[in-house]
Amino acid sequence: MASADLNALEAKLAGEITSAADVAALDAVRVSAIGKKGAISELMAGLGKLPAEERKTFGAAVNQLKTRVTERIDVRKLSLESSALTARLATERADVTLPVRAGAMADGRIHPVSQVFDEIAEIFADMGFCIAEGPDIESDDLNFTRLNIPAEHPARQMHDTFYLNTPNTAHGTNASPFVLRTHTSPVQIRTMMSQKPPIRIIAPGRVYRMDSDATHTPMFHQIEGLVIDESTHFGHMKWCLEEFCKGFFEVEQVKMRFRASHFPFTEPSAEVDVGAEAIGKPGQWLEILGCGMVHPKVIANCGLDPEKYQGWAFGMGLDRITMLKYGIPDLRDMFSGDLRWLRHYGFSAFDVPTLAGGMSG
Ligand code: 2U9
Repeated sequence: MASADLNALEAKLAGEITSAADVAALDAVRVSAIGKKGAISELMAGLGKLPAEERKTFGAAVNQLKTRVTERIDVRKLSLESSALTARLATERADVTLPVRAGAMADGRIHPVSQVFDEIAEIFADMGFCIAEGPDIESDDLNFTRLNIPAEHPARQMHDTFYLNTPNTAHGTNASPFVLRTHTSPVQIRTMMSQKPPIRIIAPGRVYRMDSDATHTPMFHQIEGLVIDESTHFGHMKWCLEEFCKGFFEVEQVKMRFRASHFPFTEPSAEVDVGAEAIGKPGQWLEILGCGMVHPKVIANCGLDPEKYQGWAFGMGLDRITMLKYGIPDLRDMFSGDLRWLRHYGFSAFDVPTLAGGMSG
């Protein structure tokens, strides 16, 4: 074949490539040109029969032709794929604002306690708090001793706390026994022992106490908060807790009452009530949390200098404030795993609480 014929073949293939209407038609042209039995491949297969001198020049020309045809095919392929995508996008438009159709995704429900945790996390994240977590099984050192809870404290008695039989061999035979944590405070202890202030955390989780009646379950949920730096004070705590109450109860103004109280790990300490107007019951007070300035002994017990660092902490029962906010009458139903209850009180997975969009959808 002469070089004029190569030019004619190239022109013919170029025309076919340009007029290929879709990727399938283009692929047929590719097979007819450079497939196993394609025109260019056949030319290459025939090279061996040519005299050596001719083989060299003609071979080079066929190779260059193959390169140019392959490039043309690639360019056309990109252009066809892009037009196909544009056409698909024009016809297959999805309206993401439409409600979810009934089905498995719409059937599932978020437990009210998880919903309330997400709401609280959103409010405190907005104020610069991080979420900290820890294990359910703790040593009694982290759960009690470092929190300035003395040996004779009632919480330390076997009938109040679940002690584990498994000996703690972490630091030899005298290591403190394991307990199911009775509050999430050991999470804050761990944070103070491992991080340099400033510290701003909330610690949510399951806690365990040997208590079981109409208003107590042996496992319940708490959320605690801790702020430690060189200058934060009781006034900052009051402001943060007021912001929390306004965000959580979704009201512009909230009445709050700080009553003097006592906890071993805070001094001074307070219990906080909220005016029940927040949940549409004017004239009553609702006790929602306890708080206080972290006891200097607790700061020292975590290896920090109480002359340099100070801070405040709070704790609340997640289940209790969930019941208050969403009008759930019986605590024990919360953990019964009854699907009819969950369908009634649960939340859609698509109603993610946000400060801008609302807490409870
Ligand atoms: C550290 C220092 C201080 C956490 C606090 C409370 C007050 C409190 C109760 C609320 C209802 C527990 O679920 S409940 O029974 N908690 O009143 N908790 S201050 O204080 C801490 C925690 C950790 C290192």
